[in-house]
Amino acid sequence: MTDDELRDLYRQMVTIREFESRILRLRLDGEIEGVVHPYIGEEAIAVGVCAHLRRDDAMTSTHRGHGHCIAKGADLGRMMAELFGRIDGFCGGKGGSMHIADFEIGMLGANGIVAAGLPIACGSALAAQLRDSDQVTACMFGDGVAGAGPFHECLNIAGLQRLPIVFVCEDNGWAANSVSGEMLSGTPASIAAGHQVRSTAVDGTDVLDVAAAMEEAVAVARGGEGPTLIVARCFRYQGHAYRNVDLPLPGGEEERRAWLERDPIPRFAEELARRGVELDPEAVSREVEEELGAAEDFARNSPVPALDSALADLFAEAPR
Ligand SMILES: Cc1ncc(C[n+]2csc(CCOP(=O)(O)OP(=O)(O)O)c2C)c(N)n1
Repeated sequence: MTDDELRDLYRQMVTIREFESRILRLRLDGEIEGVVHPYIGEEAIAVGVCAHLRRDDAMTSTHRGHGHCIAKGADLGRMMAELFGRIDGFCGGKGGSMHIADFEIGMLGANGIVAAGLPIACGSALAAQLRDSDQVTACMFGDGVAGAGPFHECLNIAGLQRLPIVFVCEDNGWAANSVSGEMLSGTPASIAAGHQVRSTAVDGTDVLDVAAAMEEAVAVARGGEGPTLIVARCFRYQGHAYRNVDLPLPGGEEERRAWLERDPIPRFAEELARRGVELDPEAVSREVEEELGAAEDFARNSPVPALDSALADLFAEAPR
């Protein structure tokens, strides 16, 4: 990657961190409604994955989807407007955090239903295969998904049909507020092996490690050689949703401290310095804050949906 590309990865991670911090404040102050699930600590995964996706490649996301949307290139003002419930949001203000989608950039949607992104990703990858296009689909999900039915079904169909898909397991060790390993027989990788889907493990706090695995998996998928599972070990800094709670960690406080020392953002700044890539972290933070301030202003100035639009865009009608 060029120095500019490396600096851009850094800036994207800062944008995600600051977007999430701002959204947390806004939610706790009651300025926005609904549940939000912060992605803080996992930024290197979304950014590393998108480093090797084209704009016309697809991505499916999760309940913790803001970082995925930002890395895929979603407009910050429209994301913010959606969170504020305003008409300029991606869903006209009716969807909120867990429904942000932008088909123009291949973002097929955040998703409040755990594991529901996997069948959508398989459909997207099958469509690309049938069209004979070389588009790839990245399918993001948490380790809590590995015990859910769609995980097994989708690995099976993706392996069988050699779908051009990269499954990315964001393995933060938790499923919401539980330790995911206590609920799983095997690991995501061992389950994938059972379905003859190759897998690779990466350090989810190292954006370049994620990007390197993604580069290879995308080349395999584009080359018609089928799916890969990337398991990215990471740590999420917040509780499950916006009300923070200290979650159980098998290794206790020591484990928490060790993870915090591996914060993906300062770590990458150090890596850039080691490579002699010029970077002014404070200037990046200032510029990102300005950009986010403008996005928030855009959202606040966007109108609230009219009351008579409440039933528009619904696909079901109440019986008459
Ligand atoms: C089908 C379904 N079952 C249960 C839930 C409730 N739920 C929300 S998040 C979550 C766990 C998700 O774990 P993981 O995918 O590992 O992501 P994490 O939140 O830990 O980052 C559950 C069970 C849901 N949203 N959908």
